[in-house]
Amino acid sequence: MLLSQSSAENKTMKCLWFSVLFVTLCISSAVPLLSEVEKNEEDWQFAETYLNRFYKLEASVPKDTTKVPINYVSKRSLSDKIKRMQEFFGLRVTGNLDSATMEVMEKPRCGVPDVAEYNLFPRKIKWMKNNLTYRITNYTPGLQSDHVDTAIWKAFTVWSDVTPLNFTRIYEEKADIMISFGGQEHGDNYPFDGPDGLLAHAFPPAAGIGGDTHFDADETWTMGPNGYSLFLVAAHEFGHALGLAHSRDPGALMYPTYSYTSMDEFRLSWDDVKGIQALYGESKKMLRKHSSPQKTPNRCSHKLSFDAVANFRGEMFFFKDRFFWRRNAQLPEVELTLIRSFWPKLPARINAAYENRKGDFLVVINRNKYWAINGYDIMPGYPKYIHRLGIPKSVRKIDAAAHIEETSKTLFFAGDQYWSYDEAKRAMDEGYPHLIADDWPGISGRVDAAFAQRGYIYFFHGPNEFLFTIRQRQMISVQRINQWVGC
Ligand code: TQI
Ligand code: ZN
Ligand code: ZN
Repeated sequence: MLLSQSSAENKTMKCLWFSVLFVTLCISSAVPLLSEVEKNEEDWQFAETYLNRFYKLEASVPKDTTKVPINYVSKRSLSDKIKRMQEFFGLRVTGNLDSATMEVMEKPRCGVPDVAEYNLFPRKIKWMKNNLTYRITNYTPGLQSDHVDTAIWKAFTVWSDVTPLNFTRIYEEKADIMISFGGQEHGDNYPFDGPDGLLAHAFPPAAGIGGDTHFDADETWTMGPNGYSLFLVAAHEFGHALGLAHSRDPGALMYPTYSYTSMDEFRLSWDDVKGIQALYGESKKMLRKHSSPQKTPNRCSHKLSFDAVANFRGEMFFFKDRFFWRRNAQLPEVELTLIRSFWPKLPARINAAYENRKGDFLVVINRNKYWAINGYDIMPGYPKYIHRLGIPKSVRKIDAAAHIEETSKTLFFAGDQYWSYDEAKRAMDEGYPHLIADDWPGISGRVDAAFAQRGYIYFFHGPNEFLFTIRQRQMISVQRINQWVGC
């Protein structure tokens, strides 16, 4: 008994040490006392952390280099990543950490990158009982106490819905999970850092401080999309308090990036469910019908299909469900990201997309509305209705769109028909729609996605991709689509 407890405590220490390291990486330029050299080192460290999150930097440091300063080894490959990121955001491409680049990097919050799908803490730290107590010991001025109670309770149900776990609120004495709000140093030697940066932390399952969950009192805690959703952060922290570490599935609650979903729409992903059930088993609560977990698309599935495909600033975007894969010709890996984490205001899914090369923006279409996007920003005046481009009102959904740079035409596909829009004249070409099958022999019926490049057009239908020359409209190959996304 004693032995296993002390070993659990040991692991707790390890995990917390991790958090401390994490804090150091996130402070970045906010520390005023550093010399220029040290400051620069911190910027590189910060950039490495950032690029790891958003541009999955491979571990560039050999295993046994305890004596080698990490930054020295990795700066070169970092520089390539920085270039790519600068290109994407339309910054001057220098490969260097100039102030404009740092500014963009500091915009999104920082988190800890981990490297498996779901992860448990080492040696399966878990509660040895299924009935756990929690106590809310104080509140935060910015959020009504009944809202705090609701958010915390809802966050527990996320986990109790899919496991045999039960959570009971108590109002006195020590609960298994003690919940409090505190700012800066708040009694455990793991201080918070003011607004943004660290939001909260939780101690892995153990007696004493184990399971306890602290929220940074200097954050703006909310029930909605502004500030940080107490429900979402609490649900993530309770995952830690129950024994889950971070996941590398970008659709998972335990993925270390904050992206807002409302309390009502929220669903765990399969990865979270597998993780928590690996510790506590499945739910035996037959009465409660919880919405089924969400799947993250598998790039190697034989049934893979795309919702939309577009080229943007030299990178390829493959949209699928709530996600997109991003592929850069210079890089072997293809990254999967939640649409929401880049563009929170877009609909969850996208039906069609194309790049307007001249305007230097990406157009995404959902049903009969479209948005123009520049980097992280949706351009003013959007969404607009596709009917304004001359597509009949009876068309409720566009399936695919492709922009042909050479002729400045954009083709819109809906059902078995398509239209050709002249971007230069800002008018629909005469005589459209045409039947897709008439002009593109071999394509029967509808397409999922399309994109054009260097005189070729690619049509995507189910797991296949059909390549045509645009001039002769001749099919020259059929391939599986999986190769596009690194499979
Ligand atoms: N706090 C970290 C977190 O809970 C603390 C932490 C860092 C940690 N590394 C860890 C905990 C390893 C366990 C294991 O992730 S945080 C998010 C998210 C944070 C971050 O303030 O950075 C959420 C808290 F996912 F959005 F990045 C909550 Cl939801
Ligand atoms: Zn704390
Ligand atoms: Zn976390």
